[in-house]
Amino acid sequence: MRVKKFIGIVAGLALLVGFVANQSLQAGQARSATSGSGAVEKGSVSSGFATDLKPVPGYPPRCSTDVNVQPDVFPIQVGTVTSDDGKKWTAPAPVVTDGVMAVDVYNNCMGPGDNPDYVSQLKTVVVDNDGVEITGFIHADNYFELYVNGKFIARDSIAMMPFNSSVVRFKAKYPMTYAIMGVDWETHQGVGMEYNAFNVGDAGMIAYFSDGNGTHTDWRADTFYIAPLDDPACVRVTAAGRDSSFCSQSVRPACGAKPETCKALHFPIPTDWNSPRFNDSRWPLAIFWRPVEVTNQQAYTRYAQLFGDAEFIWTRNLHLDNLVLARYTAKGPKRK
Ligand SMILES: [Ca+2]
Ligand SMILES: [Ca+2]
Repeated sequence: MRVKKFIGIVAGLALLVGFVANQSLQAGQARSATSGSGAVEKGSVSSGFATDLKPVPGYPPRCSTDVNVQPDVFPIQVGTVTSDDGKKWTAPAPVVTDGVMAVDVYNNCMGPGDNPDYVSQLKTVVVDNDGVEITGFIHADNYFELYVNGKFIARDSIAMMPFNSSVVRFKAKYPMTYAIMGVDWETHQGVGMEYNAFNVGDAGMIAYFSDGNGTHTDWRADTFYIAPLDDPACVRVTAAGRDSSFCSQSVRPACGAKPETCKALHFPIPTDWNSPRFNDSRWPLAIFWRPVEVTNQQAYTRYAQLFGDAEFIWTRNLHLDNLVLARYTAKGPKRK
């Protein structure tokens, strides 16, 4: 009996270890940043390109249309960088590798663009059986994952280019906690740059829900991956959040001439960041960006009316803050 119990425990532990190992993409960054003393997490510095590049499952090897994207956009990949303190980080982000894709409102990579049949393609993700059914529209530069009340709803059907717009439907109850991971994707993983020209890409996202809630400056948002940096000391890290807007290299870092020397600043993603129980009060309020500062893309401009009064949000730096987590808890519907 005792031996059996012991074997059971060992087998259970082995399963757990296997499970944890399988989750390695997420696990590297998923240490709690808030537990312990409550000291301010200063971040970890890495230099140069990520290695061990791996395609993200679920994404096609190229667009099925002849849409014009830079040659290095596909395959969609994540890589691994090791920071000075020996920690490993997935760049640009430890995205889910098996979640469903959101339905497209507009996608000119895998189809003609406009998808007038999107409503009939929606499937409701049941978060709470006694909840209300909500339809949500999301446009992200470049990638999003949406969680509601801690449950994964969908990921972006195009991680980088061309730009698309997405729609989701779910059933959830109030108070309703929205948690979105936004990622400014990159093709030079680990240094926050893209394309042959080593551009510094910019970001932004907007979401609107059928109960009238949507992204505004009362959301909380913080950055967890800042690159490219000449000197990470330009990032102000305080108990009130991280601010890379003082970094002068937003447009063209000096290290861009020798990108393998560019640095990045990484912060651990709290394991429960998307849970209703997570305390986001230490995250800064989201920053409003005018639509023209984020995008002129048809994926958004043709459908701007679907986004109601929602606003584009991000952190204080559209260029260098590449992995942003944003949260908001709606007490009830906003629409009268
Ligand atoms: Ca996208
Ligand atoms: Ca960027």
